[in-house]
Amino acid sequence: MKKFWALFFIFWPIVALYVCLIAPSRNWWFPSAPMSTVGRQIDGLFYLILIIVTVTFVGTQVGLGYALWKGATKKPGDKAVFSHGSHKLEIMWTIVPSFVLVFISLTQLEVLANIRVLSRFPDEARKDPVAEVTARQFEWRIRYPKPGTHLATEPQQGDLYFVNELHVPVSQPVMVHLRTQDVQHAFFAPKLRVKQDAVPGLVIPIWFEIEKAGEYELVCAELCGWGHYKMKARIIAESEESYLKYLSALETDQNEDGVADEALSASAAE
Ligand SMILES: [Cu+2]
Repeated sequence: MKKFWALFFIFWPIVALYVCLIAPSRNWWFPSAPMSTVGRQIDGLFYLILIIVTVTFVGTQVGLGYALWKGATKKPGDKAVFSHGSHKLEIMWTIVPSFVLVFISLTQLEVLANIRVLSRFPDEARKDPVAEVTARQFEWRIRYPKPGTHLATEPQQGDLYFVNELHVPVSQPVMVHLRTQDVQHAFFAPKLRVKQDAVPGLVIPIWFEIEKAGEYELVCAELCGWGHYKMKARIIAESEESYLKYLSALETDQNEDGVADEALSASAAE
């Protein structure tokens, strides 16, 4: 029976490893390759930590399995070894993890700074934010600056508005100002690996560079109320040309007062 339990507990870590190994082929992994420049750095960190954790996990589980098996196969006459512990081992398993943790924190500093520290943002993104994204229960409100002007902190006459769809030029770093109108939300674009909380009272700059034109999901990653699940939007990355075209169409749309149309249809009816 002892052998059964030893094998039972050795079996589960093996199952865990097997599941991790087949996960990517079963689509139980990242939603796609990282589609932004920062995303690749973040994935790099993830894999680095994954390797360290895997080596640690396998090492400790092999040790545990060995101890279990040795205990289970002990003969009735075998005496247990009484030990006060080992100073050498204690020192080793204190120092090694400390070094690993210091190594991880130093390695991630660079990536963290690239994402969070405004002065490290690419210049072209920083000097001209493309839009302000305001989260609210339960949608994303987008405000673009009036074409030809820069984004101001407060809404200006001529600014352009849209809901749940953010257009940005592809293959260039863009900065967005994130805020929230009510509770805490989180701007999360899984494929871009961009995730930032929107905190009441704060305007938080975020930046990303999308490498391939297309449509990217934007969701809320902070449980913000009953409608949290439907806080879905799209980020459209497109060529500079179609981006500008989109903005000018939005401007025409927004300035459309209906009077000209009415006058036209009235004259047609006469
Ligand atoms: Cu939300």
